[in-house]
Amino acid sequence: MNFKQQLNKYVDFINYWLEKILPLESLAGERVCDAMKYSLTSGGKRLRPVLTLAVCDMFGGKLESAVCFACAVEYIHVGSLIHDDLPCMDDDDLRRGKPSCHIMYDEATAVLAGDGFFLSAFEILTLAKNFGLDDAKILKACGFLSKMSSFCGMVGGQDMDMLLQKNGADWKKVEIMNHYKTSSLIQAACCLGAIAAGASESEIETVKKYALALGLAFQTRDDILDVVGDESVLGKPIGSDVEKNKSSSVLVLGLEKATLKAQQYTENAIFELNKLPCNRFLLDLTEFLLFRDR
Ligand code: GRG
Repeated sequence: MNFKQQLNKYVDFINYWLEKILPLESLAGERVCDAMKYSLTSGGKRLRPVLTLAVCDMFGGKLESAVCFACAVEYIHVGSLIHDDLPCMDDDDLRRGKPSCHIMYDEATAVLAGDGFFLSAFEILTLAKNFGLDDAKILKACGFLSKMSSFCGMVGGQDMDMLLQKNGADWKKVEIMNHYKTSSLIQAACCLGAIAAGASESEIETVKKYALALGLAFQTRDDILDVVGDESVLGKPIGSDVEKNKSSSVLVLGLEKATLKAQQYTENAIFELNKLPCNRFLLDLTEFLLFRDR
């Protein structure tokens, strides 16, 4: 199987389980469930759950054992995008070329949909017991995902993002922000795959370093695409971050140096990956992401 076939296999697998793992139905919360379904199925690349599955695969784990961890990570991701688009945050009307959740529904529903994703992610983690994972692994995944999503992770990074937008930034601050805002969840995605497969502590540490560098490369490419991307592929107007005076690697470094940074992070990621077993797919994915167009 070549890289693209393998990628599609993981994406199909995760899409199947995202639909099945937790029925988004509630007698009282029909509207919020609709909003959650809308955001969950509106064209995400599924990078984070693919990473969970691929890391589990790399350590010889069964894909099924990582299903709940992968779905939980995607729930946190989708919830974070809904909140990120809100008027009090980035105020974006479009997400993946479609109306953002608060435009399609309303602000209150979008806040609740995000909350629903954040909390249900942890319910989904507990379902891993039905896929053969023991309590110790589930507890470890729960602690790690929670930490990487909260003030020591995404929430902290988003706070810094909002502050830097007002006060301006330098390169060091942007790098710290990108670490917290973007790499944290990518670290959770990768490490949960390693936990599901029963990797050792030192292997998990290497995976964490890999994912940190991968996340930094991913966010830097995101900043670059905001300036030079194709609107019809990205599904959002070019230059929208620059317009909002958002602190980004391109703003503080310029396009040329930011491109070099993305390359360096990718090299760092590959350096860590090479310490781990059987990593052809992850190597290809890491290189593919450096040149992604969406
Ligand atoms: C997790 C409790 C909790 C709160 C979230 C709003 C917020 C706090 C954080 C925002 C973090 C954020 C939006 C980071 C940007 C990361 C990023 C580059 C997202 C785009 O990821 P893609 O391209 O998205 O993988 P798709 O559309 O493919 O799903």
